[in-house]
Amino acid sequence: MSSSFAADTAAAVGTDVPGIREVTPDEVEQFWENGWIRLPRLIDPDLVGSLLQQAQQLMGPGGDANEERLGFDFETSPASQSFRSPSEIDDLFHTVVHSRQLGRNASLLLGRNSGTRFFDDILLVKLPLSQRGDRGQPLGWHQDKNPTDRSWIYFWIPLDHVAPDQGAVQYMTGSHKLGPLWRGGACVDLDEAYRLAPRLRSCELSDELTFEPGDVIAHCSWVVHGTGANVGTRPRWVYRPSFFPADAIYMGVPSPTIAERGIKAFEPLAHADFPVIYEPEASGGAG
Ligand SMILES: O=C(O)CCC(=O)C(=O)O
Ligand SMILES: [Fe+2]
Repeated sequence: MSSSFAADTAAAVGTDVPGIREVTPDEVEQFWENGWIRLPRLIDPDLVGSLLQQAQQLMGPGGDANEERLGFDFETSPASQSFRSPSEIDDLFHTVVHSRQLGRNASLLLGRNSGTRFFDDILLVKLPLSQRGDRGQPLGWHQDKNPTDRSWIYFWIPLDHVAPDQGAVQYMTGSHKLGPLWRGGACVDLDEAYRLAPRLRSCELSDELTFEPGDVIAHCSWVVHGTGANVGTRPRWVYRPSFFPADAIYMGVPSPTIAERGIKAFEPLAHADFPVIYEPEASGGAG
């Protein structure tokens, strides 16, 4: 499944995608303070509409028709129906995750004049609980798994309107400042989160927000987040690509995605499957 990309890992392969705006300095400041930021109309709603159509080709109009590809899709979760790496087989998803604009936004948000690599992407369709009790559950509080030594950027991109009752993502605002708290990716309930990391009690829980197509949330590594159940009547369509600084070093955290590409602990993730999609200019770049 892995590489249709060129073997060149050094040159940036990002392309310009019209319809993705740049994050503002105010948004960057808020992101630093909170660990997450809502980015209204980051992406042209028409482009998001086209992504939804492509996603529905892959997963069916209701987001529940794709069969798990054994050995490739991650273990299915009761929190959503998922489809791993749509960008490997669909041109539009491929174009979007290789956009210079998303790469530059990741670099601006992280506040370093660094290049950006794309890591992976996934479609997460939280189905109405009333329809599929095993694909619409809440997702417990967690920090995203980060196998490197630097913060990553995750874009949470609703492909359709999302209402609060559909299980939008919620954050413990400011919790990224506490650093890694428990094993990355492990989901726990609120009491357990407070038991493991009592300081989380001082982090305000964000509201479950409403999203129009084009609105996006970006979050960083180590911000604690989770979702409610989908108690609405429509599937909740979300696309979630992740990006990281091009010079980040693999810390040896078990990751089949990285290990199967022959990357060893303490090496950079310099591989064609993690292409550099944005490289700042010598002057005038992010920073
Ligand atoms: O909304 C979801 O289904 C997952 C949210 C999440 O944990 C993430 O985007 O990292
Ligand atoms: Fe997450």
